[in-house]
Amino acid sequence: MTSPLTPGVDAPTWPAEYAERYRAAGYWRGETFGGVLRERAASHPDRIALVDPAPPRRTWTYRQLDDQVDRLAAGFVARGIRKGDRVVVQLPNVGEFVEVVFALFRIGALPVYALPAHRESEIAYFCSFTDAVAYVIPERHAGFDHRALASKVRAEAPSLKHVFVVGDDPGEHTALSEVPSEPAELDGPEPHQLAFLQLSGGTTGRPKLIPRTHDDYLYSLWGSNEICGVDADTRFLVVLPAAHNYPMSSPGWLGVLYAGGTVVLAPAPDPDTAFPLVASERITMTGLVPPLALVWTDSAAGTAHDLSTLELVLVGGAKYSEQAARRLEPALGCRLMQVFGMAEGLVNYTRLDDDPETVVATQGLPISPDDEVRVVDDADQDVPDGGFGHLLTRGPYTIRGYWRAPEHNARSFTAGGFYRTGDIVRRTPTGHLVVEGRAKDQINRGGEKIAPEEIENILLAHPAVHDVSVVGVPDEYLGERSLAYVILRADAEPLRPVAVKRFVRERGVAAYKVPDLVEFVDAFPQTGIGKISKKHQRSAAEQH
Ligand code: OOB
Repeated sequence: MTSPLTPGVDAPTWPAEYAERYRAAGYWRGETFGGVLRERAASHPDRIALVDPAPPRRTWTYRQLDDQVDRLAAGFVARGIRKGDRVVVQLPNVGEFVEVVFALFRIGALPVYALPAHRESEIAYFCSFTDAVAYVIPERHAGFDHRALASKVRAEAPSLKHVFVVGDDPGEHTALSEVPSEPAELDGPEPHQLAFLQLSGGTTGRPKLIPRTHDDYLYSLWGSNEICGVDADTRFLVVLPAAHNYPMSSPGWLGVLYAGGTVVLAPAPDPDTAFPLVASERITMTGLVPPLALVWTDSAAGTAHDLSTLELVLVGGAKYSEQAARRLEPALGCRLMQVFGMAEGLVNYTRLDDDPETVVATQGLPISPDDEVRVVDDADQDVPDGGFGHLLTRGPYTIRGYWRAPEHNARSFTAGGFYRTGDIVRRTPTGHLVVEGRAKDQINRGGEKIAPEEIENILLAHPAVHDVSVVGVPDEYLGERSLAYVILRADAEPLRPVAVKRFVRERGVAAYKVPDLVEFVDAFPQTGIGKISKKHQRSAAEQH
């Protein structure tokens, strides 16, 4: 088998001349995640790194986190987890999430970040596609028993040797609390090697895996920290699922740990949960998606909780309307920063010294002077500044290819190594980007990305379905919701929309991917060359 630790083998990596340039410019500092935590623990051992406020409130100083990570890493190694092995981590916002991923970083094993919402279809795929040796879960989360899911997945993924459960009742699996053992010397990864596999939002039947190295991801963290003003006094509330790239790195919980600040994990993002935490934990910074930012903005006026410690709120993951953006600062009494990023790499922020109009009306500038951004037409020709076009990008923290996906890579990257983001943007005279639309076949449901093809493939397996097309339709709150247009077979009994939704849900996919709306039609609009015209379907749906 090929070595998973050689990015160039499993996925295209930066050509040597670029790697040298990024090192020489000081972007790639030659650090690893495990090493950074060790260093922070040595320089300020007693500062609080992590707070899990769920009763009983637990805290970890940098020293305690570092010690626990050493012990957990040793226990994983004792159970046969080695450098380069993949481990699917599916944990909600709990302290163990941070312990587990740093233990894996320290070994050089690669976390594969599943979302708590993922179900059998996605998890079985991640485990088998990555030949994962272990899977880490909570007992239950949001009313769902992950232990039962793990038992099913074990039967489908022969590589899986261990299931580790956070909680006292692991069932037939292993309690994570039994794993830690006496720390041992570890070989550990090199800075240029892979740190983890992140999931792509995806446009195809299955999510692609994004290979990020220690060097490149750490740059995106400290670059973000400089822009957002993150330092050792920052107290960051993680309200979105911690496994998402955005709350992880923009600047996110990993950025804040890099700076020696304090990370507080919110069990849920709603104001009833988060506002008391902002007050009691004296939170200075957080990151929200647009629908949540709307709810926070609306709820702030009537709240009895003291939000005055908040200095900066980031909003991104989906387009934030200008009108909504204008209301945030007065309502929450803090600064707004827009962030437009992608798990594949490129992240743009508005800047703290941007004028207020730029902050509400644009999605910001790239982190790095060496982020190359092109805005091109359908023939890959550059369009003049101010014109709409496809956003292509290449740079010191943007991947050169997905993990083990050569055919897909040929479509998603140019010959010169630019990533085709699928976003339609416009560049202002100051270089700020404005997201104007999307060319990729993807639905952005309040920041959660859905690949229509994945849901279409599921519905095509329904015996009564002749054809199906899933599109996004505008939604005031979520930005977009999903609509499945279904053509039934001529001889099929009529179906009810709820039966279509149930069919998708029973196939074991994340709830956010189940179509919000279902409509039965006799035919699909066609493009000139006989393909389904999703554009026509979307505009037809807007008339509803
Ligand atoms: C973030 O990452 P992903 O990988 O879940 O999704 C990336 C896509 C972008 O290509 C774009 O289509 C959309 O999400 N997007 C935005 C946006 N931020 C992301 N569209 C419009 N306006 C924005 N502000 O979503 C992500 C990763 C790191 C930081 C922030 C977001």
